[in-house]
Parts: sequence; structure tokens; C-alpha cells
Amino acid sequence: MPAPGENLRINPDRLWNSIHELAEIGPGIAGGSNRQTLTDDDAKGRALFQKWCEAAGMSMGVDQMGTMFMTRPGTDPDALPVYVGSHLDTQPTGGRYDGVLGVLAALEVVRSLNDLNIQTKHPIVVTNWTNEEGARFAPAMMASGVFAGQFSLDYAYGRKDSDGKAFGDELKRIGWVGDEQVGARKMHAYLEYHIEQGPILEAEGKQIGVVTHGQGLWWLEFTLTGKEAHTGSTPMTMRVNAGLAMARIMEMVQAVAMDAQPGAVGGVGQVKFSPNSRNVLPGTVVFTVDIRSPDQAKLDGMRARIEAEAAKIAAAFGVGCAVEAVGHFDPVAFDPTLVARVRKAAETLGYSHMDIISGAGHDACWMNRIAPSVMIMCPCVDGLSHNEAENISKEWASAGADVLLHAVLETAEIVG
Ligand code: HGY
Ligand code: MN
Ligand code: MN
Repeated sequence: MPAPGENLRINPDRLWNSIHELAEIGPGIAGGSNRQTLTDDDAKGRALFQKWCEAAGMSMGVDQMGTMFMTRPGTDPDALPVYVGSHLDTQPTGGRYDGVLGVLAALEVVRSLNDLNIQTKHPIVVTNWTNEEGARFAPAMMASGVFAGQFSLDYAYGRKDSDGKAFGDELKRIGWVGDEQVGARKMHAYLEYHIEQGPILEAEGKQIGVVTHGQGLWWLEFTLTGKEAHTGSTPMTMRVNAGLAMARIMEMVQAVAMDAQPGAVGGVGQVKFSPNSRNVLPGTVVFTVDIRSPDQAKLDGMRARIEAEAAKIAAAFGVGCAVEAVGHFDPVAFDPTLVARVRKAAETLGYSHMDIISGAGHDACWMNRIAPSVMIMCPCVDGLSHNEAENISKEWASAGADVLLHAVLETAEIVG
């Protein structure tokens, strides 16, 4: 029986092939992925993942948010399971690896344990969280947020996409409303492997990111109300220009984030003009400001300043201004015991590593509130993510999966 040592590794080709087979479902237009949550492609991807897991001897449970829990039994039925997962939903112009790497590496850990005939005391549960991205239905990390008690099921079911479709209706439409109460499951620990989605590991020449912390986040949705008017015949002095007010607010957000350097980011990724006609000044402009920092005081200070200054900018243009927080979590400190276990696994395997703070949000950020949690990261080319050109090497992918294998084995406790 092999024990966690430098020769205990996953099967790189099998992991890599699974990633690219799944990528054929919900392909993007430039080589990446567009498998948005609760679409027919999401349903197809779920079905393929379920088939693979059941072929690896796992049994499926699904909760009322559609999250998939695939269990490999442990030798002690009373031992709380070790959960290992991430998400299979993608951005509209996402990459092949964001989320997918973590779910399929967790499956690869189970496949490797099967190959090696290794049993563990604790069950292992490979997890696919519904709607991590928050691209179609805000907020991000929605299902894991409900699981961690941050959002009610009703709130989540009522969230609407840009076509006015409700989350609950879409989950029902694709046939993935499970019978388990969300959050009823208890965890011994939660581990998540993910691409860095930033430039640090590649720039530092490190194979493994030992994730000690995660940035906190606010998503502030602004609704500016101007006056619809003709872009040609309305004199400049008579305009109630919500579009111009939005532009000034976006500039201000940039300035606030730059003033908060180092360790802060701020920007806008989504804007909706109404009526969005070329020759009509917008009556309404809705946009979401995304600000993040690992420092709680800095994060909350940026929010306060942005909301105060946005109100002044809107008033100066005679534009109505409403703001709603549609996403939030505080900065996260992951479990020190698990962090040390990840670092030790990288050292045992001879992989270069460094401690890192996660720039992006992940389901682990919510799990960390209810169970000891940790993340492992691998580099990505040019730090690029949420872009179809997102890219990693097979070597990077499998190094992190090897570390995941060892960290999971230490946590789930080998038997025999
Ligand atoms: O927004 C995030 O950080 C994650 O990609 N959902
Ligand atoms: Mn992700
Ligand atoms: Mn993402």
C-alpha cells in the first residue's frame, strides 16, 4: 500500500483529457467555454460529470440549489466527509479551466485512489457548486452561499437573469432541483483547487500557490435615472445625462482603487443602458461596481467613499442615483492546519510553491465559514482568466492535482 510520498501522484493524461472532453460541451467562439449556469449546456456538462463519477464508484446527492455531491465511501460511516470541489459553470466568454480544473482534479483524486486501491477513514465528496460565477444570476458563489447560510433559498430562487428568467424556474427547467435541504450536510473539511487567475505564480516561477487568504468583495449595483431625449435635437444644456454620470462614476471608482494601493482593485464589468438606442439619451443606466481587497478596513472604506462620491456626481447632473449591494463577502483567512498540510504536500512532492492571497472569489470563501477550508492554486499564462484565451500547461494542472491528492489523503486519513 503506497503512502503519501513523493511517488504518489495522479494520472496527468486522464485529468487533461477529461478537462478537454468537458470543454466540448458549451464551447465558446474562440476556444474557451460558454457553459453558463442553468443553461442546456450546463445540464449536459452535469450529466457527463455524473456519468464519470458513477463510473468511478461514487453515488450522487443533489440539493435544492442543484449542487452535486458525489460520494466515495470511507471505512468509518460516522466520520464526517472531506469535501473537494469547485464549479463547472463558466463565464459567457470564459476559459476551459476556471472551476473545471478543481472539480475534475477532485474526480481525478478519486480515480487515482481507486487505481491504487487506497481506502480512507473519512468519505470523500467531490462537489460541483451551482452558479459560482454569478454571471447570469448575481451574486457569485450563490449555491455555496446558500449552503453557508448567507442567502435564503427564496432569495436565490428569485434572482433573475438579464432576460427576466428566475433562477428557481431555470433550475427546474433543466431538471436539477435536488431533494436535499441546502446546508444539511456537515463537513470534516473543504479543499478547492483552482487556477490563480492572476500573474503572480507565473511571474515568480512557482508551480503551487498555497492560498492563505482570499480578498473580500463588494458588488455595488447602481441605477442612475436620467431623461430619455433625442441625441440630435436636445441642446447640451437641457440634457439629464445618466450615461455621462456613469462615465464620471467609473473614473471615480478607478481613482478610489488607485488611492487604496497596494492591495485593492475596483472596476465595472457590466453596464445596461435603457433604451440602449443609438439616438436616445439613456433614461436609465444600471451598472455594477466590483471592488475587492484583502484588508477589511480598506474594502469598507472604498465602498463608503464610492457611494458618497457617486451621489454627488449624480446630483451634479440632476440624475437620480440608487445603489444596492448585490454581492459581498469579507476577506477570508483559510484554516492554518490545512494551509500547512498543502505546503507540506508541495514540499514532499518537490514542487516550488509560495503563499498567496486569492484575488478571485471562490466557493471555498463561503465554506470557510462553516468548515476548515483551504485552496491550492496553479499558475495561468499571463495571469489571464475570464477570457477565452485562458491557458495553463498540463504540467501545472497535474502538479496542483498531486498536491490536492496528498492534502486530501492526509485529511481523509488513509486506512490500512
Ligand atoms: O468573481 C469572482 O471572483 C469569481 O470568478 N466568481
Ligand atoms: Mn472560478
Ligand atoms: Mn470565474
